[in-house]
Amino acid sequence: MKKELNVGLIGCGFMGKAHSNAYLKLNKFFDVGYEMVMKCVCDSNEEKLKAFAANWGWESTETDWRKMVARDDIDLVDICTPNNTHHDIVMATAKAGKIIALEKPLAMNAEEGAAMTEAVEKAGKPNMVWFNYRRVPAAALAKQIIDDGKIGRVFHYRAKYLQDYTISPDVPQGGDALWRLDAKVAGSGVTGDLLAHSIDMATWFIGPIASVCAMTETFIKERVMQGEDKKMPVTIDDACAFLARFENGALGTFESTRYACGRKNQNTFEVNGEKGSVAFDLETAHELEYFDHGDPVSVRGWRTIQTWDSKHPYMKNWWVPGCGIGYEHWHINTLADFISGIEKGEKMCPDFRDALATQYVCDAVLSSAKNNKWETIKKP
Ligand code: SOE
Repeated sequence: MKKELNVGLIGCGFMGKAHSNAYLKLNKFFDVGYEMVMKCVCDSNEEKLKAFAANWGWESTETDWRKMVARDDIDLVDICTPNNTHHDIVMATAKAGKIIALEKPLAMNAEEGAAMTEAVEKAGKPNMVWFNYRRVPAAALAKQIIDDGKIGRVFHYRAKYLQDYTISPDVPQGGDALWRLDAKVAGSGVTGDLLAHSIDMATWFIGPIASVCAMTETFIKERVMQGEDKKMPVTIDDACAFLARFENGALGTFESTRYACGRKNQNTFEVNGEKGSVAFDLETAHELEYFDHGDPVSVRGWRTIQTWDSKHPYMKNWWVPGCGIGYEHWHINTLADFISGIEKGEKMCPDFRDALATQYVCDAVLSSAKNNKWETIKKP
């Protein structure tokens, strides 16, 4: 008989849906030591909350997150609310001594993130931040190839994270659906929302970033603010590009925008080392490109690895070879690693401290763009 783990989820938006699905499916596909119990879901919009709870099978509801966090029948609190609420919810959850799973990014800024990290570490309970793209099988395979030394010393990291949903000036800002466009709620624009993924991936692969030099742009200066029904200044960064020096001597380039017409959610990386390279594009997420410089010259070339064999990361838990997985599964893979880590008493990656390292880079990127100079990254 498996031990039960009572989950309380806060937030019924896009990420609340992705995480609910993960709690629902985890035990069907992964043999982990805990049975997920979808005990309680919380959102301030009661009508939306009731429909959400019924659809996903949450046992009970709360409209006040403080009440849910304090409940004795909740072991794990999962936070899927906008970024400006992360700090207060995390502080209360840490104080209540619960396990914490938090949707990225960690916080509005590193100052908040550092306080949150200290609080969860003091509480001593398992904690993780959902940077789900680490759990795409092709990305996890790239990590294995790099860790096995197959591409050797790394010289270059090249990342892009491109979307196009703000291309029209008629897209408003703020409100339930577009809070990511309002800096008071999101903290920043593409830097915290999209480049945080790229920074997390890069540092997971090749280690800490030492310094950055960035530029940002806000192309459309005013948009209608939902709720205010009038045009207001746009306060987020619409686009950001930065250069990075890694502590190990490698060089990095990172670019992100929501103005790349035709790109819905393109997240790419290429890593070049002395013995080979790996490259990935989320638009063809089951493929990893690998170049082995040690191959005989006559047949040397990029090979495309279809990462849907049972030997590839996570794939033995899913379908027969050739039947792929996607966005929903990467969240389930993430949860599987977190829960089996809890079972084995192992650290989850990324935990709050790892996410704080990413937050320090985001903060330095924004201040480099503002001050027009290279910034050194603080140690988490
Ligand atoms: C924004 O559009 C967004 O939903 C991000 O917030 C997610 O982190 C990213 O994975 C997809 O795009």
